[in-house]
Amino acid sequence: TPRVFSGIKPSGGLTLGNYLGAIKRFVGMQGGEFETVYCVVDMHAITVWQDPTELATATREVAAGYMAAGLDPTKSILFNQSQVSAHAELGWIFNCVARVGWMNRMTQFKDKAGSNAEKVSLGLYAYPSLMAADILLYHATHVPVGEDQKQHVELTRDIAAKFNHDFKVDFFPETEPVIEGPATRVMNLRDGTKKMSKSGESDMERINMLDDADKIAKKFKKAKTDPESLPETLDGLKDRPEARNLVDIYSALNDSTPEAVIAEYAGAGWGQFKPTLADLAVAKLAPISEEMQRLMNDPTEIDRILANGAEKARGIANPILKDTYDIVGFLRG
Ligand code: AQP
Repeated sequence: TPRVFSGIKPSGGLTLGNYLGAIKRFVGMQGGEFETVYCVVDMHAITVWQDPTELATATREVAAGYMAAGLDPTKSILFNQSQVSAHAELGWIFNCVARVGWMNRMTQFKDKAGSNAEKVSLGLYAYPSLMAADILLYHATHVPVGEDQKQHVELTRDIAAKFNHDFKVDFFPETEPVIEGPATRVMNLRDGTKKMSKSGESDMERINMLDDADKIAKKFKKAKTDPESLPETLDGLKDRPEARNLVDIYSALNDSTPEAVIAEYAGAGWGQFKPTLADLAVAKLAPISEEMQRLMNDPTEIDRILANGAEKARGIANPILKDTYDIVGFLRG
């Protein structure tokens, strides 16, 4: 069976961007033609400083978010990355396959490092190489991600191709980023040219999965827009990033399309559209956040589920790592 792998970093609380761009689509791929492996990538989180207690809480929160949104540990493998040491081991081999010049082209690194590139961790720089290991350790061919991760999945293909070429094998498969739907890039509510992030400066920029109804309403109300009302056609949203973002969010939450939303709300002002959007978001998110809270009240149970998933993950990953070691020429007794 073809395999899907994806993950989320526990670098803070889950956002609406993580939900629409990733989790909701992870759920859509479960139980079909694919074997699905979904990871909480805690080793990626520590590429920037994480308070240890908060890291543990955020790891459980992502796991709870997965399950509350519909990922079922009996249908998907759910685990946290650091419990499967093969990720780090293959990551090292890929550090020796990937080229420094490739890493220098990664736009996420440039964005995150900014003018401070000398002071960030070496791990932040090597992040895409570990991400390639995450994916290829399962010989995964399909990787559902948001638009921002496209470049990293493409780099994964380059690493696989170079490994196969250098060692004259046909071992690692080609991976395909799966980027579909109206919300593959949910934007910041205060600046429609930046993506919504867990670690963005202001809480007003993002909707958190655990925000209550009042907070969600307030954040949409204060979301930046422009003075014009909703246009008659999608073309009318061109060069209006904030307006486009709210329409995209509405359509993704409602399993509809931006065209259909425009058809329904043509001519509506923000005073009408924003409260409707807030109501829709609350209706869709409240059941998930209630279930997340319930699951998080029993951390021992979450830890048990993750340990169980890690055991299954090792069952796939360890034989692939062993074959990789043989290919590379590492001795073992
Ligand atoms: N705004 C977004 N719109 C659509 N998809 C998004 N994703 C993240 N933000 C958006 C997708 O969520 C998955 C997990 O991302 P991640 O946590 O591994 O890393 P990230 O993309 O760096 O997420 P954040 O929220 O921006 O975290 P911080 O602020 O800590 O860096 C990925 O599939 C991603 O595309």
